[in-house]
Amino acid sequence: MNKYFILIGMTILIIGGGIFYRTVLLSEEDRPVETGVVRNFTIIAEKDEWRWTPETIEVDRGDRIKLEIINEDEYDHGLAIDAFGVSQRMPAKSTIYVEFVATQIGDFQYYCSVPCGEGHVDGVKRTHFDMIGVIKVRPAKENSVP
Ligand SMILES: [Cu+2]
Repeated sequence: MNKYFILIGMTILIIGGGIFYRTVLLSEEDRPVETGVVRNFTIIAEKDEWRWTPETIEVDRGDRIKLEIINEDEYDHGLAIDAFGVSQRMPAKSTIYVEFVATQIGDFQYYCSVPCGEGHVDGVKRTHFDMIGVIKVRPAKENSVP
């Protein structure tokens, strides 16, 4: 009979320790979150513009981000977001889809990962290296977690 009390006691300790660790010891930054919120965005590489439209998107930490990315050009681009392990080639005249959870707080670049040339837009030179946008990840609001 004693054995069972010890077993139950140890089980409570292990589970309790896990709960304590996740709620008290893990800092807000490290805590895994998923808000349950899904955010859809369309990002377009407009024809011969060498820019992403839009160039800024804002989300909350823990949101699931679904991107539809349209390449209107006759040549390839690529979309990469290092912080979230995104890197995908975009063939000419194609649409790709990317999905990830915004797990980190901060500003992260989404940039073209495939050399795609250069040109003049309204008299201003633009190049592959100008294809940079920013995803701003805000701290999740505690109350938005379902
Ligand atoms: Cu490009």
